[in-house]
Parts: sequence; structure tokens; C-alpha cells
Amino acid sequence: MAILLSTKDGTMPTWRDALLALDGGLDIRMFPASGPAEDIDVAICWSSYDMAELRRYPNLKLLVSMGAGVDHLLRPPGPPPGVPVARLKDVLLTSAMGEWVLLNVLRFHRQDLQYRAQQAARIWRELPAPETATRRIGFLGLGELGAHAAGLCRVLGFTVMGWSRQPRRLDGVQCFAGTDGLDAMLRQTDILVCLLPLTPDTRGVINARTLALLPRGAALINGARGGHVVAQDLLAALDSGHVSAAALDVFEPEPLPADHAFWAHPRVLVWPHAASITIPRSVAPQVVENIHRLRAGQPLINLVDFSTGY
Ligand code: NDP
Ligand code: OXD
Repeated sequence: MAILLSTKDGTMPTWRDALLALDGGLDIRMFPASGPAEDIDVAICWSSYDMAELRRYPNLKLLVSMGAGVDHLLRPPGPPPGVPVARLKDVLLTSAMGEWVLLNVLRFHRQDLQYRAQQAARIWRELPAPETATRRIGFLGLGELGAHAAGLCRVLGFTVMGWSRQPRRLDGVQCFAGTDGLDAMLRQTDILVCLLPLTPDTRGVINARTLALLPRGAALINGARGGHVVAQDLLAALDSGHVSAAALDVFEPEPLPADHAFWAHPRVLVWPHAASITIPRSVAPQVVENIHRLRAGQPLINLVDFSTGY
């Protein structure tokens, strides 16, 4: 039994060492040196991996995402039939996303883009300072990341709302669900934060229709996946002034092409999918636990529900 590791460039040895530190007996093969195909029972992959390749391993029993998202593993051709997929849930992943969301919420709330533009023009001018409680932050997605980031915004005193698939109850957060709930939340959202998984239901959720529901001057923060945003619709909303600014960490495709309008847009903050980066030593315990559970015939943890896609 062996583990196939295929990670982002350069991180493979770090992943291998983090797993071996917990169980020195693991047989870890770093792609493409996978050895005999029959040996592989677990594959740990990121989006650069060619999923069709997985069909080569007849004894594959578990596929592990190297991130919280699993859209890269589920899109066609998807995992081989019958092979479950595990995602990562990790305190450092969650807290780093919280920091990134807060950074951008505060930039927009405190009009940092306007002050930077004033600085470039050497303009000394005080802008109106809205109270925190009057700033309404709407979260798309109230899962591991969304619920945590919403909690941070609440602690700072913002008015916080959130939208999920199933109705949720979160302390101090006004919760919405379903299509009607989405529209109702958007109509009162000054800063929209997307932390949804990318699924057939959520692809393109930020589009001309939904952006138009936001109050004029609202801002967008997308830390989820590029496929959630219809880029041309966002650019049109930015150019018309309906959307005042956007902080974007994720794009479709990635890397963001050099000639894409987002790069040079004065009111778009571009990040290179770095809002929250998986730290192998932090996530290794849950991966090793799943490997042990699999081989002992025990129930696996953090499994993806194929019926919802996350
Ligand atoms: P979770 O699975 O824990 O939470 C997903 C949330 O989205 C849940 O609240 C879920 O609703 C909601 N949701 C899913 N589908 C729908 C829908 N159709 N309508 C309304 N709500 C929906 O995910 P995480 O919080 O862990 O992660 C979210 C995403 O963040 C990841 O999938 C990944 O794409 C992205 N990510 C980005 C990173 C980066 O660095 N940029 C790093 C890590 C993750 P319900 O509560 O009802 O289930
Ligand atoms: C993730 C990511 O899904 O890094 O964890 O985007």
C-alpha cells in the first residue's frame, strides 16, 4: 500500500516530510515516480494534477484534496467511480482566511483605496467616516471559513449577514438561505464576501443580476473560486460605479492572464490565490488519520458529499 503525492511545484518534499513525521512507516511516492500502479491506495492531489491519470491505479481507495476546496477533484472526469474524496479542515487555513477577509473589509470600510488615490495626488482631505455598525457585511457561505470570518467581523462591531444552502443559526449573524434569501441579503449588503465552494449551483453566482441587487457603491471580496464571479459582469459594474471596489484572490483561469483587465483596474486588488495557504505540517494529522482509518476499515473523516459537491 502506497500514497501518491502530487502537489504544487516545490511543496512535495514538505508534504512528504510532514506525513512521515507522524508515521515513518508510510510509503510515499512523489508523482511522477509512482512505482507499480497496483501499490497506490491513497492519492493526495492539488489542481495541477491530471485527474484522468488516477484511472491508472486499480486499488485506489481514497482521494485527498490538498485544500479546503474540492472542485478541482470533482470536475470531469472526476474521481474514479467509488473512490471517496476527503477535504481539509484546518485551524490555520481558517484563521488565515479570516485575516485576509478582515484586511479587505477594513480597507473598504476605512476607504483605504480613496486615501491611497489621494496620496498619489498629494491631496490632504478627510473623507466621511461611517460607523462600523452601519456597515453591512454579507457572507456567501457560512461554512468553516465563512462562519469564522463572519464572527471576526461581528466582534469588530459590523452588521453581519450570511447565506448558506441550509438555514443556519449563528450568534449575532442574520442568516439567509435559498434564492429568495440570497436576493434579500444582497439588497442590504455593503461589502459582499464570497466563501462558497464552487459547485454547479454556485458557479457564476456573482453576476450582472446579483451585482445589481447590491446597494450602489458596494464592494466585493472573493476568496473562494474565480468561477463564482462572471468577470465581465463585475468589470461592467465596477466601470459604471455600481460596485466601488473588489478584492479578488481567485480567478478563472489561474494564473490570471497578463492581459486581463483586473490587473490594471484602479479599484481591483489582485491576490495570487494566497488568501489562505495550506500548511502541510498543520493538516498532516487529519490526512494521516484518514490513511490509518482507511487501512483499518474505519469510517473516514472530512468526506465530501458528492450530491452537493462540497
Ligand atoms: P464549507 O464546505 O465548510 O462551507 C461551504 C458553505 O457554503 C456552507 O455554508 C454551505 O451551506 C454554503 N453553500 C454551499 N453551496 C451553497 C449553495 N448552493 N447555496 C448557498 N450556500 C451554499 O467550505 P469552506 O468554508 O471550508 O471553504 C469554502 C471555499 O473557500 C472552498 O470550497 C474553497 O473553494 C475556498 N478556499 C479558498 C482559499 C484561498 O486561499 N483562496 C483557501 C481555502 C478555501 P451549508 O452551511 O448549508 O452547507
Ligand atoms: C483551498 C485553496 O481550497 O487553497 O484550500 O484554495
